[in-house]
Amino acid sequence: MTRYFLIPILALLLVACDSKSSSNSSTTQSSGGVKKKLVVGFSQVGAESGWRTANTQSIQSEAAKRGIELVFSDAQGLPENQMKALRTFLSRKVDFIAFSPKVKTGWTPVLREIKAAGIPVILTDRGIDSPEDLYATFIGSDFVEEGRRAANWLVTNTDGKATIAELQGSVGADPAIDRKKGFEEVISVHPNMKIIKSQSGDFTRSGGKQVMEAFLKSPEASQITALYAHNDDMALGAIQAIEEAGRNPGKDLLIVSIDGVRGAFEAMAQGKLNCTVECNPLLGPQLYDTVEAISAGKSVPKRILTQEGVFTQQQAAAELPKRQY
Ligand code: GYE
Repeated sequence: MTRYFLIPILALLLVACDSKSSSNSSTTQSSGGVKKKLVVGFSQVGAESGWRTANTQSIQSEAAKRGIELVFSDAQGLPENQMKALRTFLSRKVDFIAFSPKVKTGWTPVLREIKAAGIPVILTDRGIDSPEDLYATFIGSDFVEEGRRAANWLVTNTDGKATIAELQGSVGADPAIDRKKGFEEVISVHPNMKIIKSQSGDFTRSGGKQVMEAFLKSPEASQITALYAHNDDMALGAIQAIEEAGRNPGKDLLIVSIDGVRGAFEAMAQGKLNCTVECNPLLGPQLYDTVEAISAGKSVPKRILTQEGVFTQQQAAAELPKRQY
């Protein structure tokens, strides 16, 4: 436990301390010595989930609060739109480029162009497989650990015996790959825990519902005792499908998902979802702390982790009024 929390706390402190001197000055020195507003280009994945909506809101409101000029671009789920947005930011000569990459691969050529132009790149939320020297830092969660946390909850609450259906996130996305990896790592040492169905629901509610409907129509449907969804939205869609199929979500079919959005807490309070592993979308403050730190010439850690918890039905009612997203 200590290890997981110590690193993020240290990372946060580093950035927090570094950015203090510049926290009221979201400006950069122009060649004439006149201060001008910092301009940040941000390419967002889309609006696929409650998590994403909260993330966008945090990125936008925090920029406004700090007097940073944000050039925001919504890729509507298409990596090629993100690629275009990055090139637009490049030709506009923004001071910083930040983005949440839909998929892990394919970014190296455009990042090389951006590096050649001397614009610092900050990855928020999702990682990529490009060389590390092509970006300043990656701010976001440890998705492998989230997968482990989901699996640990299931192991503990089923005595290590479950026949699992899995709803994966978007194909090729960092959180889909790593949440699967962490979950499988934990269940691999439990011979009576098996994933018998696994498919992508693209991190959307409608995707989760559709794929779960297909799972429940398959010949193995009656064997499924648990659902692991890579995000809450897919779990919420699946809950509808499970109810429509005449089964009891949260009771005869246990459900664990990831994000910790308000809808998940409501479903837990109603007894329909069993556990949500938190993934914090409020990355705006960390993003601009980092922008301001780099702008002030400070060095920042290559990886900035966010701190998160795990919530169950027993905590849902008390937690609900405190949720910010
Ligand atoms: O879990 C999901 C969203 O990248 C962590 O993307 C993010 C994921 C989040 O669509 O709900």
